[in-house]
Amino acid sequence: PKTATAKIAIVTGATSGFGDAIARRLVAEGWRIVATGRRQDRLDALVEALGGPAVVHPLCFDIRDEKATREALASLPDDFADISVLVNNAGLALGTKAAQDCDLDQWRTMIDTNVTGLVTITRLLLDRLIARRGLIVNLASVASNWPYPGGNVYGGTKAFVRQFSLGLRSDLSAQGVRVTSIEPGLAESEFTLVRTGGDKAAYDALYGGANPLQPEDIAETVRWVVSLPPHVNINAVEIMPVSQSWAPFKIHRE
Ligand code: NDP
Ligand code: 8X3
Repeated sequence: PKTATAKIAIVTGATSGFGDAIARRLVAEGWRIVATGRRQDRLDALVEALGGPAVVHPLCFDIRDEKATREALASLPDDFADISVLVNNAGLALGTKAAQDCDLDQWRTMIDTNVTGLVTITRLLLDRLIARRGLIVNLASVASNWPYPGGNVYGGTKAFVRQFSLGLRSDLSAQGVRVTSIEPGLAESEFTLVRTGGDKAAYDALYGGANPLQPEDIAETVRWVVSLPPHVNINAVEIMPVSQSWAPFKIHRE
């Protein structure tokens, strides 16, 4: 029911990886979830696994599509409308090639999803989040902070997510709305299959022997951020597996 104590969070991209784990973790903490993604079968399975439609409300839409996003949010039943936590998780990387070899359509898809889609749903939910003195958790990346070969537009979109988070925080502090940028490194999910067009060998090579972060590690971070008292804002959290660290600068010589 819509009460002052209702704990309702929306998790975008809850059909896989981090979003799926975040939804599961928040439900375990007593939250009810609006779960989004494009794969209806995955959303249906999540609803079933987490206690049914009273606990999880699925919204199947493409976050790149403003009209679909507006319609999905407008369709929320009263008992899921009072959202106080927005987890902006839906996103993707496409391709690992050097910029000069990249496909422009893939670049646009990353920008449309990671930047435009994220900004759109954030703006559409902002009044509700302000009304609830809520919390926005954005999934940025180590790629927000550290360039790497082949990261080009993906890293650019994630740098946007981090800086947008900090800017939102500046604007919303007087409203009591908290904003956190979560910046994971190497983490095992469908991310690399999506990035490589389903290349299982690339997936195995990247994660093999690396003991990467797991989606549950990110879900635990979100749980922590969400559970803090309302006067505490975690601005940014950068998280890597222990196996991942930095390399020297490379120098190209003629
Ligand atoms: P997954 O590929 O496992 O999950 C991505 C999720 O995003 C899916 O639920 C997918 O749902 C959703 N999504 C993608 N495009 C759209 C779209 N157009 N409309 C709606 N939903 C969409 O990847 P991760 O869980 O690893 O990634 C989650 C977030 O974390 C991303 O923003 C990613 O950039 C970021 N990240 C990932 C890291 C990693 O190494 N794995 C590290 C740092 C950050 P569906 O396909 O059903 O639409
Ligand atoms: C995903 C992490 O290192 O592949 O954002 O860019 S990385």
